[in-house]
Amino acid sequence: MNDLIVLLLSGPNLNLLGDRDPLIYGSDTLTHHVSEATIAAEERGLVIEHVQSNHEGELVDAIHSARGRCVGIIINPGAFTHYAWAIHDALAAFDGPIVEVHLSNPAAREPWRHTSVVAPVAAGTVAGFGGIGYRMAVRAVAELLEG
Ligand code: CA2
Repeated sequence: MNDLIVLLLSGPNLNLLGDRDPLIYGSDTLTHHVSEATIAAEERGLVIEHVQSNHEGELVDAIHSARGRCVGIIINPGAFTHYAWAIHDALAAFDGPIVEVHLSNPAAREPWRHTSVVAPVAAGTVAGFGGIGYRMAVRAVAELLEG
């Protein structure tokens, strides 16, 4: 049987997690969050494929490559959340559940973080729960796939 792959996307600067701003984003590294998501996915018969990029076009390419190959997408678009319409459009062309995840709660931060251009094409958003959010997002994708 083919692997049921969930693409986990991490946007710009998330590769710096664990390095600074622990009060906002926690002290865990991105590698740690990916490994938590991987374990949660395995428990549900899913496989996580992770791509981190600081470049919008690379994230768009990764979303295109998921079409017809991955069953779902979990995305923390980083600051691209707030203005990257190319990511919005690429996600809109993906058939399958999309869950947006944020470590912090952008709605409780600066006004420019209150808009998400990804939210309108996502099934839902998990925000403000730190690293737990990655496990929650995997559970959400799994349950959406189960219908
Ligand atoms: O809360 C989130 O997960 C965010 O997506 C994180 C983005 C931010 O622009 C969004 O508004 C909310 C920023 C990620 C930057 O992460 C850093 C980590 C360590 C040091 C510097 C940046």
